[in-house]
Amino acid sequence: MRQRVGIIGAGPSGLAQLRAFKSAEEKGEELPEIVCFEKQDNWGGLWNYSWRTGLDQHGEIAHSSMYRYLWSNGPKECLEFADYYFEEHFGHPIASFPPREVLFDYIQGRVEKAKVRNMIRFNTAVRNVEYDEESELFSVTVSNLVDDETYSEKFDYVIVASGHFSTPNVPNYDGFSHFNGRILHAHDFRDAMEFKDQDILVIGSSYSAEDIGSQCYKYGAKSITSSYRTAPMGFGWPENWEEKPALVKVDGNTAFFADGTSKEVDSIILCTGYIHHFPFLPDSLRLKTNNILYPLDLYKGVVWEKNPRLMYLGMQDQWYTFNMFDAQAWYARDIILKKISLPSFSEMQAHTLEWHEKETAQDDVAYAIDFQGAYTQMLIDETDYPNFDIEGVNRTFMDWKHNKKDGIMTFRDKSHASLMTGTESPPHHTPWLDALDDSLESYLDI
Ligand code: FAD
Ligand code: NA7
Repeated sequence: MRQRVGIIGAGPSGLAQLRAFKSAEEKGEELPEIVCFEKQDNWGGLWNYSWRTGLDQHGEIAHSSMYRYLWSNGPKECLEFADYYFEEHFGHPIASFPPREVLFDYIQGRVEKAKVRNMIRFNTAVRNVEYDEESELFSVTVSNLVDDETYSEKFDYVIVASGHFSTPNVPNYDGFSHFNGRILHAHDFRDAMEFKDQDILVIGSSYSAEDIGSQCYKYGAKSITSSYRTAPMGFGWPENWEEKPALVKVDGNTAFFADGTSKEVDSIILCTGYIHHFPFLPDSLRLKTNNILYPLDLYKGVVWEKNPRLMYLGMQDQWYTFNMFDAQAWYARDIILKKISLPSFSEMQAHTLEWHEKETAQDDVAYAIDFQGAYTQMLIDETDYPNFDIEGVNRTFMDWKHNKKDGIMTFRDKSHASLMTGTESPPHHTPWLDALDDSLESYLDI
């Protein structure tokens, strides 16, 4: 009987898996039966924007953490698919930091071309996964949200591609329950216009804090105060943006900080990150990790060591994104197609521990980028995913980092060269700070 593979999620990682299988089929391989379950009514994962927050139309948790006016926070050249270039998709070179809708279009273009949509069951939420040692099969229970029907199917392999930037990490601070304004997590932030003319407080010092603060600045917030727990972001902020150490408490609308200073604020946005959350998995199959580059228990960042028929994609903290998910998906595919054989449990564990420890050997950005590049290369070396210039991607990330230091509000106006085609991207027609319309039509000037 044909083996069956169940994929959970049709975001960039799940779609990479479908594309990987299709690519093997195009080369004459016989595929197992593949079913991808996606709880939303379309593909794209976080890139599938929805105005909804909290619960969706079916009472499911609204997945996307993306917001209006979101533009790529890194150069698109660093995430380019090695088997589907930007130039192929758009027919000409485009600027380096596209808005969400443009990247959604690119993600979609590849899977439309590969014709994978019929492998996906949309509006279908995975509720439970169980493994039976005797039959060596997973039983996956899902709900069809449209028909309100629940059913179970058996699979030989399960691939978890449900993302990990969707379930918010929400700390509490003294005085929050009596704050006279809105407190929200970045996951529920949708439109910077809501904060126009407000004094806002942003908690956190990573990408969400930087970008949501910048969005609010761009769309007319009166002032931005960002509060860090460990270290300041340290960019050259505009004059109405101030960095403060940890928040201690709020009283009414006054926020008090660890250095003894205080600030009156209208709204508080918790940019405090996300948790890995897999309510559909039992303890024995569930990845438990914080947001790091090399989680334990996943051989080569993909294979659940305690049961290699279960695999995870995209569970790392991310410098690399789309092309790293591809490298993982091609690797997972070749395990399933029996082209790659796995070492023993203890060998897998030892290998993972070695990389896990290597991650923390040095604490600087260049090291972390090189580390994830080397990880991606390790996977590519084992499959037929097209080799690409990882060193070049690492260098592009570093150029981008320097551009951010030079101007946090102008780094998106810079151009980078494709590491796939060598083409230098044209500058965008409007500086990011002045480009208030983030539609695809406006960006591509069509
Ligand atoms: P997701 O995109 O999260 O997709 C997971 C999918 O699984 C979703 O479609 C979800 O509906 C589905 N799913 C979840 N649970 C279930 C279930 N139980 N049953 C069925 N389906 C389920 N990356 C970049 O490269 N550039 C950027 O500019 C960038 N900006 C970002 C901005 C924000 C605010 C965030 C949060 C992330 C950003 N990222 C960015 C990183 C992002 O993680 C990746 O680009 C990418 O979306 C990860 O893909 P994924 O498929 O692993 O997860
Ligand atoms: P990250 O990158 O995981 O960062 C989380 C931030 O939140 C980080 O600065 C943390 O500070 C801070 N944090 C976490 N818990 C707390 C508490 N309790 N109090 C104060 N500060 C806290 O998440 P992001 O949302 O910024 O980025 C996720 C993805 O979205 C990323 O890949 C981007 O592409 C977009 P710490 O430094 O740990 O002290």
